[in-house]
Amino acid sequence: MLYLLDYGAGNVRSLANSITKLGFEFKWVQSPEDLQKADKLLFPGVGAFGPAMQSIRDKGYAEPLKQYIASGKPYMGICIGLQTLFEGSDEAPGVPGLGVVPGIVSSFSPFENDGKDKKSVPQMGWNTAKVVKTRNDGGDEDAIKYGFPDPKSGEQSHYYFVHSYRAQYQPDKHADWVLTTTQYGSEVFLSSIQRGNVFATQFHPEKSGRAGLELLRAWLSHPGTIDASKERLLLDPQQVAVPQPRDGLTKRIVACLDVRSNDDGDLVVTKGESYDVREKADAPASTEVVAEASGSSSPKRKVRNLGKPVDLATRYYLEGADEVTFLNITSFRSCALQDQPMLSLLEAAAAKIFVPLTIGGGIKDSVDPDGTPRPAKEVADAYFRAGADKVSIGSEAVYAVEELYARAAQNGQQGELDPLKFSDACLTGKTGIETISKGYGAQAVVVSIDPRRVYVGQGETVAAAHAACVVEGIKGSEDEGKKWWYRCTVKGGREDRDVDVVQLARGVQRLGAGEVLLNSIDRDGSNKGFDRQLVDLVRNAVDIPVIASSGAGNADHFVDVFANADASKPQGDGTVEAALAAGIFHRNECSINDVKTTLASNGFNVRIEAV
Ligand code: 1PR
Repeated sequence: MLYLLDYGAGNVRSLANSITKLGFEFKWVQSPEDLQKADKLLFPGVGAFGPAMQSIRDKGYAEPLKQYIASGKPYMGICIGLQTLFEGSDEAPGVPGLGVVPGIVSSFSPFENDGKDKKSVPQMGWNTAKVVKTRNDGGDEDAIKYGFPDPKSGEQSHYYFVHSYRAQYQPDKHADWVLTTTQYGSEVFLSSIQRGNVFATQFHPEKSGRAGLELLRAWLSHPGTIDASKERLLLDPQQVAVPQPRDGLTKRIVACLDVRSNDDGDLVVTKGESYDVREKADAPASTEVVAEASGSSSPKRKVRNLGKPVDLATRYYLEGADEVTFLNITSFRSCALQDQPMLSLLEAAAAKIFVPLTIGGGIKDSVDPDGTPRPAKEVADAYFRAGADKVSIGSEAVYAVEELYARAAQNGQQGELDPLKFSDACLTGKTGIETISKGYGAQAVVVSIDPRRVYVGQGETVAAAHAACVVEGIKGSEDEGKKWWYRCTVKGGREDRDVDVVQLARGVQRLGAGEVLLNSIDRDGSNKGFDRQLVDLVRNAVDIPVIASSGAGNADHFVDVFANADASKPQGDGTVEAALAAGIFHRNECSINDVKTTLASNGFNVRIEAV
C-alpha cells in the first residue's frame, strides 16, 4: 500500500488528486506504525524546513522514516520532502535534517554577476531538468524509467518550482545522488535525486502538468526495490556543475478568471473594462442603480457572462496555461468563508487542473454573522485545503501597508520613505500577509494591486511621499507631455487610498508577500497592451516576482512586456516573470498557444506542452 505523509502544511490535495487521476490508491500516514506498514511512501513536503522537521520529530516520525528509507522500499520526497533528506538547511540553522544525503541546503542568492544583476527569490515558475543519470533494471536502459524524457531524444520537459532554498549541486558530494540538475540564474542545483530506493524532486510533479503526471506515473508504476548498482551517470559530473550562459526558467503565462454571481445568482466568469463588468449601456437595463468602480452611479446593466469558471479554467490548463488564477471580485461584500461556492469551485478545479492555482478575493480578517472571528489565515487555510497553491490579497494589503507606515511613524521612522528599511518594531505579525506567509511560506502569498493613474496638471506638485512613483509619458506615445503617478485603490477600484504602487509593492515585500500581481484599472479590458511604465516601476521596486496584468490585446503585447532594453542580454533578462490575461482568452481572440509560440519565436524561454 502507498502511504502519503502529510504534516499539515499546505496544499497536498493536488498530489492526492494526481494519484487518484493516475488510477492509484493511497492512505494517509496517521501514526508512526503506518510507516512500517507502507510498501511505498510519498512525502510531499510543503512550507519551510524548520517546521517540517519539527513536526516530523513531534509526531515521532523521524526514526521510523529513517528506518523506512534504510529498508530499501520505494521512497519519494517532493520539495521540502527532498530538502529534509539532507543534513540540514540554512533556513533553520541547528535543526538537523534526516542526514540521508550529504550537504546543507542553502538559499538562492538574489545577486548575480558580482552584484551587477539581480534575480527574484523565490524561484517561482517552470524550469527544465537536465537528466544526468540512467539505470538498467532489466530491458532497455533509459531515463524514461524515471519518467523524464529520454535525453537522447533532445526533448526537454518543464517542471514547476517554487522555493527560496536549494541543494547546490556539488559534484564531489553528489555524484551518487544526482538525477537531474537545474539552473536558476547562474546557480546549478539538484532538481531531483535518486539512489536505489530513494527518489526526490525539488519541483512539484503534481503541479507540472502532463510532464509531472508522467513522472509520478513512472514512480507509482515501478514494482518495487531498485538496485543502486544498476545506476549509471550519463554526463561528466564536473561538467554538469558548470553553468550555461542562460538558465531554463520560462516566462509564465497566467490565465485569469474574474468570478462573481450574475443577476440570476449563478457563479460566472465575467470580464470588465476598467473594472466595469456590466454590459454596455445599450444592453437591456433596469431602473435599479448600482455603484460602479469609477465611483459614479448608473442604471443597473447585466453582468457579462463569459462562461463557467471550472470549464473555462480546465480549457486553459489543457491549452497550456502555466497558472490559473480565480478572483472573487465581489468578495468585499461578504465573508469569504461563507462564500462556499468559491471553495467548491476550487475543489472541482483542483481535481482537473495540474498547474498552480491561485485564489483571490476576501482573504481578510472577518467575523461570521454569529460573531465568530475568522482571521485571514483561517480563510486561507480553507482555500489551501480546497486545492489552492497561492492566495491573493487585494484590499487588505493596502490597509496593512497603511498600518505599517503608521507604526513606522510611531516608532520614530517618520522621515523614512522606504518600507524595506522599516524596523521589525513596525511589524505587528498579525496582518494576513504576515500570518499566511509565516504558515505557508512567502511564495504562497500574492498581493494583487489595483492602481489607477493620477495625472498631474501643469504647475501641480506631487506629495514627496509619492515622488518615487511619478512617471512621464514617453516621447511619441499618446501620453507624451503628460505626467502622472499610480494611486492604489481598494474594493475593486471603488475607493482610492493615499498609497502609491511603489509604497505598496515594497511595503508588502517587507510584510512577507512572495509575489505581486500588478493590475491596471486604466488598461483593464482595453486590449491596448500592458502599461509597461507601470510594470517597470514595480519590477524595479521589488525583489520578488511580478505578474504584469491588464490590457493584453494580442500575442505581441506579451513580447512587449517581457522584452529587455539591453539587446546584448538574453531575451527577458530582468523583466517581469509572468504576464496575465483574461479577456483575449475568454473571447477566443488569441490562444495561450499563440502567445507562447510568438514568445518562442522571439527568443524567450516558454513551456510549450504537446496537447
Ligand atoms: O480586495 O482582497 O477582496 O480582492 C479582490 C480581487 O478582485 C482583487 O484582486 C481585485 O483586483 C479583483 N477585482 C475586484 N473588482 C474587479 C473588477 O474587475 N470589477 N478584478 C476585480 C480585477 C483585473 C484582472 C483582470 C486583468 C486582465 N480584475 O484580474 O483579469 O485586468 O484583464 P484583461 O486581460 O482582459 O485586460 P480583495
